[in-house]
Amino acid sequence: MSTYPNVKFLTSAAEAHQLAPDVGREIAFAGRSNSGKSTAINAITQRSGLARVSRTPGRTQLINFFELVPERRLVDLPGYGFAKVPERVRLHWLQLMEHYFNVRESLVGLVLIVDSRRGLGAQDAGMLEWVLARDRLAHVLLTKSDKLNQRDAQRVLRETKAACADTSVTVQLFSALAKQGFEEARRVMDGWLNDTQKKAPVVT
Ligand SMILES: Nc1nc2c(ncn2[C@@H]2O[C@H](COP(=O)(O)OP(=O)(O)OP(=O)(O)O)[C@@H](O)[C@H]2O)c(=O)[nH]1
Ligand SMILES: [Mg+2]
Repeated sequence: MSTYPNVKFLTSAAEAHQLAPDVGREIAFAGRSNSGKSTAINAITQRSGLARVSRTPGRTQLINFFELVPERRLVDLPGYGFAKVPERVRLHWLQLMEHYFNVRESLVGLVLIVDSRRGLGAQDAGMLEWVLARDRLAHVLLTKSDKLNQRDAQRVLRETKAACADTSVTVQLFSALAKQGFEEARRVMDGWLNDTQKKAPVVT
């Protein structure tokens, strides 16, 4: 991604009616709680402290919008898969996500953050199916790759690519700590945010 010197926090949404205006293009970051979504947004935008990072899983229950430039946004979605979240919170998450993915015309693609030590789980695969069914693009960051040796990192990359082989989903290794994969991620996202790939029509 070309650098975005004016990237800034825009707004948070706890409810459907609080979403940022649906104009231009945006890319959403999704993944399990604690997978490293907020950290990846900070790394890719080169702005530590932009998105709040937490050691406590499930902290980000809001949809957080960040503006790169006017009408271009990154969106930090609340994580899933955290066992200790009460049922009431889980249901709210589901309703908010369904609403977001169903109505959001400016959403061009999803960056799915997967902890490389865990690999692609059932909920991650479900999330990919969900966005592909809505004709959006998807790219997987296998993050925290610094926690794996080279051989294991390559194996999880190969396995994840194989799992996505019949789809348009692309996959890469990523580490905020080791500064691995930033350029590759930015290239994909730049393609989505600029006009190089036409946004697919919204299916409802
Ligand atoms: N070693 C290592 N740790 C990382 C990396 N990325 C994130 N982490 C750590 O993983 C933990 C969770 O990171 P977050 O970015 O807060 O994860 P999140 O997906 O936004 O979590 P929720 O908002 O709770 O859903 C933090 O302790 C981070 O420091 C990475 O590339 N390498
Ligand atoms: Mg977060």
